[in-house]
Amino acid sequence: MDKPKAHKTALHEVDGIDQPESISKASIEHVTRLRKKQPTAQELVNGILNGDKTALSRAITLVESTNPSHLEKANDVINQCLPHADKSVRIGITGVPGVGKSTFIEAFGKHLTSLGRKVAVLAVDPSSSLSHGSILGDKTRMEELVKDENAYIRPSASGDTLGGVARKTREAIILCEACGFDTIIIETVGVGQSETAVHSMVDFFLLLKIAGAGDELQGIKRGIMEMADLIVINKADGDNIKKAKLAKTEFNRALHLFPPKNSGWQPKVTTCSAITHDGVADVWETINEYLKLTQENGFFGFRRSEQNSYWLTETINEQLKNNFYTREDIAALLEQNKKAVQNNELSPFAAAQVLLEKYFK
Ligand SMILES: Nc1nc2c(ncn2[C@@H]2O[C@H](COP(=O)(O)OP(=O)(O)OP(=O)(O)O)[C@@H](O)[C@H]2O)c(=O)[nH]1
Ligand SMILES: [Mg+2]
Repeated sequence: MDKPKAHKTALHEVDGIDQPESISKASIEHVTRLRKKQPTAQELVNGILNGDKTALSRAITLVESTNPSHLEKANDVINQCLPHADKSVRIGITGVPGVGKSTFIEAFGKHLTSLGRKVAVLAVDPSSSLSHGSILGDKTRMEELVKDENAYIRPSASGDTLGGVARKTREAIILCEACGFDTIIIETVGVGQSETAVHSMVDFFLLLKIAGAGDELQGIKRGIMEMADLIVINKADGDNIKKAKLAKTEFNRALHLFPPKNSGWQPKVTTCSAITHDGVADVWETINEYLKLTQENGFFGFRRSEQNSYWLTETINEQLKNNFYTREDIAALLEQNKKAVQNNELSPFAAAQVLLEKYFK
């Protein structure tokens, strides 16, 4: 093959004839200086530890980057932040679209900052990578919280897989905590597997509901009920108050049918209005009761270390899988073997064996 020709710029078109130096040295230096403006890992860490939200945002962007060259720097920042994290309460909030999550988080977040807490709101919403979800709506619904100096709101990381989005969110939690945020709220939309992912990165899981037509338990996934530490029936205002109270009774009865939780906590049901703020303060009190109980009985720390090892294996699984399926030779052989399996010429196990052997060779 021919050797590639030396790169020619538009300014040096003809070999042997030098063009006058038309790019000034000063402007080259200027551009280089600008490029160097990308903060180093150390600068990011220093900024974060000083409570600088701009540094925090930049670091989260770095963590979310899919550019492999950013990975090392991102890991460096996270590792340096790790010893300063872990001193917080992590609260997961889920509920179907329209239940009032954003409005609730605005009211709840403002209540927390009024108590002197520093609140970070993150979101796990894999669907938002396509539609950019409700970010626009949230800007108006969390108007007050967005402006609050002691609050930080970050829209969902985008990504193809829930695992990827979840991992980035978990790392963002660490960065927020190192930046001094002591209350982390992770919001997720009540679809698919995202609740499970959020449940495995928080201390307390809150399910937001609204009172329905009397058949409250219809259409609610058992698994989500089981994960909830608190069910909050929102929009308990105006004509809705009575219905909300009835719903509370029904949920309470249902919750008692579940086996007791390892935490020793009996899940609770409460009503609130994110608009009038009635009952919002009670939610925080309930969370405090939970924290007191689980810190005393040791479950709080136990759960966090369980979660750490869960995410270790989860990340390995995710990356192995990605690596396997994106390798070209594997993909080709997989296609081939798939046909053989479909035609009963090869057993699925034998085919898998062949593929794995090729992969690990
Ligand atoms: N009456 C009443 N309306 C509420 C309450 N909370 C939220 N709403 C209204 O319900 C609608 C949906 O609220 P959002 O906060 O956007 O709901 P969401 O769960 O964040 O929705 P998605 O972001 O689409 O998942 C809005 O029109 C709110 O004004 C409440 O406590 N009472
Ligand atoms: Mg919302």
